[in-house]
Amino acid sequence: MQDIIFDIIEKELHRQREGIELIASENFVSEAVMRAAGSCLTNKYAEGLPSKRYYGGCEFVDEVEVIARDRVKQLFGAEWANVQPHSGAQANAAVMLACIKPGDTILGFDLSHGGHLTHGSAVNFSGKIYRPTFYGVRKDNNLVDYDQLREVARREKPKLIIAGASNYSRDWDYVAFRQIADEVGAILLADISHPAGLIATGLLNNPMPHCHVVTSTTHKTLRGPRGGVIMVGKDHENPMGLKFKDKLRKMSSVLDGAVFPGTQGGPLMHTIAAKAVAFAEDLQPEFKSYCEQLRTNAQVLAALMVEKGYGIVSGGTDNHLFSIDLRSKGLNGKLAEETLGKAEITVNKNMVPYDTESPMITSGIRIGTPAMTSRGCKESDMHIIADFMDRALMNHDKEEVLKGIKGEVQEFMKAFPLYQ
Ligand code: DSN
Repeated sequence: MQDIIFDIIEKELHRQREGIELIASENFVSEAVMRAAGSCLTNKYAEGLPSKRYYGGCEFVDEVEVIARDRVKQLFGAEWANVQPHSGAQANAAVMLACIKPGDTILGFDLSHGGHLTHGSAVNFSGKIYRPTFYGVRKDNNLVDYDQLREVARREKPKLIIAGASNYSRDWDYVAFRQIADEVGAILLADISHPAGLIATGLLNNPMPHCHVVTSTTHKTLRGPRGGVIMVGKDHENPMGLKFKDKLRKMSSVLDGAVFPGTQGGPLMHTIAAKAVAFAEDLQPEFKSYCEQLRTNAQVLAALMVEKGYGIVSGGTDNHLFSIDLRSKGLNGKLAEETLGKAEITVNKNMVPYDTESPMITSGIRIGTPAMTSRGCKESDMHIIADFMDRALMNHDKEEVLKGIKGEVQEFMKAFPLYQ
């Protein structure tokens, strides 16, 4: 039987091949990662940890999981890792279950300034089970306001502080975060889901020596399968020591237990295998060149959009993404996302800091270069992409023009083959 699902997958493959992909959290995995993710390991139940499973027949998946853990530890300089979280959200849920109690105060980056749902949003478990408080960016420069962070931390006495975002184009001062966390006796979690690849390759600050716990997704700048990971660095003792008696062994077993059985059942062993393959790729020198290129691409694309009269939140980028503030062009994020979609350019609408539009409309779009860099795009290609975007946005009400640009985009993308 030819299941219609395979026809739909084929259509999605064509969509991915033909379009310009600028969603900052998406990427294209290698064929090797895809092979592992689509392997027979999907059949295996392996609740527990390597050598401590609740099922028989785990000798080979045990090998896979041990290798995945070792590789990710090497990648980030971590002492301990759990590679089982199904996603970044699951990783954050497990850390919170392990480290704080229901009703405890958490301090995260404001979602409307670029934070993430799992950092205390009212509609997420993190904002329902815990008491969320927030820091944000300064209105004048859109950079994280460390004075406000300190002030809120002193006032609210959070048990957990989260450094990290899903839409922030600048680097993080983990030393400042740690000083504030120590002052108020909070556990410090860095969520590096977005910039993980740039951190692993030394292009951005590494939170591992400064934060008590680090979480990440594996599918964004790391170019792995969809999934999450939790890591602990060398400085795991204080103030976790209050709870974990200064023992990494004890802390890791609490975190392990918060993943399974705390928040998850059986690990997805095919995904863990694919994570292991991706981590090996990330350890190669070519991965650093890839990360350098994606950052250059983001910086060039942001500068070109400025030249064309668009506002860029914080004026530029240190990483793989940036936000375009569309107000100078009289546009909003919803219209821009739809318009670019008609031209086969995929982006997502996003609030800009201090936005006056609702989250369903927004004043901005978020732009990221990991996916196009994986396709092989360089600086010169950013000029072409900026031109496509500007022409489409300036002709948002002209269906024929948008159709023409879509044809040009499809032609352009033929030079960057995908999964041939
Ligand atoms: N991590 C979010 C994003 O950046 O798209 C989704 O949860």
